[in-house]
Amino acid sequence: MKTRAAIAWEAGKPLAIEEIDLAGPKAGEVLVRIVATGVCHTDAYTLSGKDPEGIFPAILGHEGGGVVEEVGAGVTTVQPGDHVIPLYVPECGECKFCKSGKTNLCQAVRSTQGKGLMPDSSTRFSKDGNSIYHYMGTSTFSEYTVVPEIALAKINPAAPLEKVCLLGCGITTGIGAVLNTAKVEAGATVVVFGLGGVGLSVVQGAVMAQAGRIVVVDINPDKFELATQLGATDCINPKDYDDPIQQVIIDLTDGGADYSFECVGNVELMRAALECCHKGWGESTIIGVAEGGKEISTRPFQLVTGRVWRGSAFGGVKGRSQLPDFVDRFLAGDIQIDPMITQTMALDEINTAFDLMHAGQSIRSVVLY
Ligand code: NAD
Ligand code: AHE
Ligand code: ZN
Ligand code: ZN
Repeated sequence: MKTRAAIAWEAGKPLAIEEIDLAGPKAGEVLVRIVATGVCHTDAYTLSGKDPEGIFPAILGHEGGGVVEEVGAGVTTVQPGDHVIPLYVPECGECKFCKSGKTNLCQAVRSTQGKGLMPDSSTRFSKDGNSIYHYMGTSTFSEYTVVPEIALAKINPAAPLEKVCLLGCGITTGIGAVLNTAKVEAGATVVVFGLGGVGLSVVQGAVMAQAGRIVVVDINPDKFELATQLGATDCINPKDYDDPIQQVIIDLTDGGADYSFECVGNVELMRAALECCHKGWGESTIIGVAEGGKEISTRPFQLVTGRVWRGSAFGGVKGRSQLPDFVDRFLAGDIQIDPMITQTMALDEINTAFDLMHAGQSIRSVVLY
């Protein structure tokens, strides 16, 4: 069949909206009509050419919501008409990782996924007979996409896909990092570095965890109004201070954060996020994705004296078994999505979404097919 898609032909160039070919789902695969997709900073990161797994030409996009159109042989858990969110962290339920009970990082298809391929090592997208690569196993910047069955969360059909698509990455990542990874407790002091869709969702998660104080840090003060509306208690722009930001936070919080979250992808900020934590018990969770070749560092004394460094992917959420509950919590009014959607646009305008993100003028743009 034909599908309209935004193609990343090469790194650093705008996406091209074109009609391309899409082969049907093979065994264990599902054809999904994407109804809406968010644009996450990770899409911009890969498009920039700095992602060591970035491969071109590719169809980016990993924050989508859609409807099952057709299933391949052997598919039993979804059927045409089901509403689904594609998962860049799938859940097979059978691999060592799924069975461990210790992680959401299912590895069943990770190696082919990282090479832009379906599990049988081929692509379903092509143009003029030449393959176009998949991305993060989801490729939601195409009106139709093919994904493995294990990479679909079946959700409540009452949920508006043009909103809950954002649960496919940023919002779930932020809330999950607080509740699943850090396990923030009531009364805790939380510090959030970076107030994009991810950081603002950490704020939301901290409110859900009944944190006592939520300090937010961003170099773009335009982000502070929404952060405060969502529950931030203190807003800090590092540019307003001469001291290193970790010292500013230690002074402000009587010795440091109980929990901090890095939601930018900047290794110097990751260090600050660790070092602003309270001696003896403070825990810092890295969510931001730093470009290939970057490394984190701190004095080991920071860890010897009780601080803990962690990381979180997709908020530690197991997509098939736990994401449907996030959708239901949105429907129940317990998770806010609307304030995150700052722009909506047609696929033809998708490059504007990247421009707005880079200009600091959006939280999430949602592309409506
Ligand atoms: P975004 O671009 O919407 O927001 C980033 C924010 O960081 C902006 O508000 C920006 O002003 C701020 N910022 C930039 N430099 C800063 C600095 N030096 N100090 C303080 N603030 C600074 O991005 P997003 O979509 O929210 O994603 C955030 C990061 O999380 C990215 O690195 C993305 O790749 C990553 N991410 C990781 C996961 C995961 O599962 N681990 C999931 C989604 C996104
Ligand atoms: N290819 C990248 C990996 C970037 C990365 O860490 N991705 C996160 C999700 S970001 C969503 O916006 C993730 O899930 N990581 C776990 C995994 O298996 O990739 C790079 O930098 O190499
Ligand atoms: Zn993302
Ligand atoms: Zn698995």
